[in-house]
Amino acid sequence: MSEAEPPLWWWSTANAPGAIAVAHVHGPAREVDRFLAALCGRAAPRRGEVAWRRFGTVDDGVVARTDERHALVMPHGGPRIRALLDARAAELGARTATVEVRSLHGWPEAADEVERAMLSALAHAASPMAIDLLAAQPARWRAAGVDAFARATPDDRDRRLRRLIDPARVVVTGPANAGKSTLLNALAGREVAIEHDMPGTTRDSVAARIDLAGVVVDWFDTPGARDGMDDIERAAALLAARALASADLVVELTAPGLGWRTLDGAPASALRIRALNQADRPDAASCPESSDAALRISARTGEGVTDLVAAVRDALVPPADLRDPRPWRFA
Ligand SMILES: Nc1nc2c(ncn2[C@@H]2O[C@H](COP(=O)(O)OP(=O)(O)OP(=O)(O)O)[C@@H](O)[C@H]2O)c(=O)[nH]1
Ligand SMILES: [Mg+2]
Repeated sequence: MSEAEPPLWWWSTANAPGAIAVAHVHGPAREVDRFLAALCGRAAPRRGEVAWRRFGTVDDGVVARTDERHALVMPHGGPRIRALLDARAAELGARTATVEVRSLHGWPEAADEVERAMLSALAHAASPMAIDLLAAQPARWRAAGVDAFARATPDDRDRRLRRLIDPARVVVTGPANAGKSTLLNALAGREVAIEHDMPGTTRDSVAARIDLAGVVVDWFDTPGARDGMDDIERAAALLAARALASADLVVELTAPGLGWRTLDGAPASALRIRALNQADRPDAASCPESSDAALRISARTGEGVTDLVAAVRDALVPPADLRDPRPWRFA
């Protein structure tokens, strides 16, 4: 989607009476700003902001800016309000989808099978990055022959891109006190896991859904493996092993002097990234772990964390896969 392109506007709730309805606005950040400002008669909410707004004379409701490029507009549910807002959206230059959700199972007014599958995937895709790519698929499959969509078997690229719809599982392993929980909290921007300098602090497998700069993943914190674990810690290690068994990517994290302690049990196909944490410490540059690490980060100061986020994201959903102009067998 180029910078000048108008935003897309579509509904993910049925066109029926209901407490609220949910419409989506998606496009270049400036276009989403312009659209929301015109629709509501005041400045658009910023990323992460949820605000009460009047939608002109039509209705009032909530606008949630989930991303620079994406917002949810939630008026009261009902066909009349919806028709008026559709008309207003069209007036404001949005590209409106002509499709309605009548039931959970069908998109009866979709133009073809690919469009139907695309709208259904859009409704539950986890990653903001999925939206433009999904929106491009009906045209790509029309060019390739829509019949091919049903016949094609997904290849590796198709499967990697599916991580934009169903979040990949990232599991962090490493010795006690490496800073695994501190890293999760830094990424989540809130205290999801307890961090403490007492080894064995994490006794359960803690997970959070995190947006890694456009790609949403389920991020699992695990308890650090160490000698002399008690029964509870061993039980926690078993839970960690279960998360590991379905990992798409394992982040092996350590800190100066702690060595690499990898839990067994990740699938052979799982990607791996080794990172040295606590790079803010004076002994970090000269420690033996430093030469084996692909990345040096500090969960405490934030140094290198953006690089780790990009490395994990690009390993799971390679930029080359996103640029590839071939149609995507996403269903
Ligand atoms: N200097 C420094 N200290 C850190 C950093 N990250 C974590 N720590 C400290 O290291 C200690 C252990 O951090 P945790 O996040 O609890 O470590 P963990 O890997 O989750 O440990 P377990 O749950 O015991 O396996 C805490 O005191 C943290 O404050 C860092 O980047 N730099
Ligand atoms: Mg921990």
